[in-house]
Amino acid sequence: MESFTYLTYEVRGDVAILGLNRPKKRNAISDAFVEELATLIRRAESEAKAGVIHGHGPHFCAGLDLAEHVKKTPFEGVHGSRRWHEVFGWIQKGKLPWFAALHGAVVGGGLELASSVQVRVADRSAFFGLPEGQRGIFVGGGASVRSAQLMGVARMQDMMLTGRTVDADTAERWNIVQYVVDEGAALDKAVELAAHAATNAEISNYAIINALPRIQDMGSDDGLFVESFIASFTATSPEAEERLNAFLNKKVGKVARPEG
Ligand code: 1HE
Repeated sequence: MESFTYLTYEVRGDVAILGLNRPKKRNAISDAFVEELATLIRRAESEAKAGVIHGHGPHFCAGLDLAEHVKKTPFEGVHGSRRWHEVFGWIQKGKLPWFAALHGAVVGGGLELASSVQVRVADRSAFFGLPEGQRGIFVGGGASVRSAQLMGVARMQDMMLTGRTVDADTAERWNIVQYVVDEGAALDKAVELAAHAATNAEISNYAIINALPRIQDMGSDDGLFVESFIASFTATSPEAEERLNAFLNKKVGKVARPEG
């Protein structure tokens, strides 16, 4: 594992693991932190087939570095927010499937970062909040689009207006996370899921990551039209032929029933 100023980085098999590593400040994200994250996302894209983001210390992430933010001019604030959008956009609509392992506080910009990955795993210590209303600010790292799409506007307004925080089980019911595991088990579970995703055809993963969110932003007629082209493009790739024949020749397993 390599340690940088704000993050750790390692590649395990085909999975890049990025650890938010500013535990004394609860992994609060400053401008320099975002730049290091940007560098390591790009590195992961060239060295791995899937990625996991987790937090070192007692919490996943306390969001925006408020000490740095308090000194910004309005225009610097706009640039900062736009840079979060750009970098988190590489996670949401980039080359790799990303997974988040969540524990402790997942608040403000921490929830915005978590909302940009494709699959979220929370352990039972995790809690979720959007304290922007209490701080006199607004979400600026993509939550008004991504977190609202996950949980719905009414729940997000409740969290922002009343300061409501929710635990991992509620977060699962609200579609903020897809998996809840025992305390301390989120990273292993996220790595396991990411390793699985890394075995998929690269073109399928790319379509899943990049086409699905875009199709949600289209009208249904346009969405179905685009789907047909992506379906045909992926299904006629050499890799698809190989994988389809492997199934037809009984060389790979069947779809398994869910466990438990
Ligand atoms: C921070 C930050 C921060 C902690 N920026 N320094 N986010 C928030 O409003 C969340 C603010 N943080 C908290 O509510 C709590 O810190 C936690 C619930 C996350 C964790 O509590 P705890 O008891 O484990 O830690 P702590 O004692 O509160 O914090 C430890 C240190 O981290 C302390 O500094 P110290 O110098 O006194 O040791 C805190 O000041 C510091 N710290 N959080 C800066 N966020 C793109 S727009 C996104 C908009 C947002 O993200 S708004 C939400 C911001």
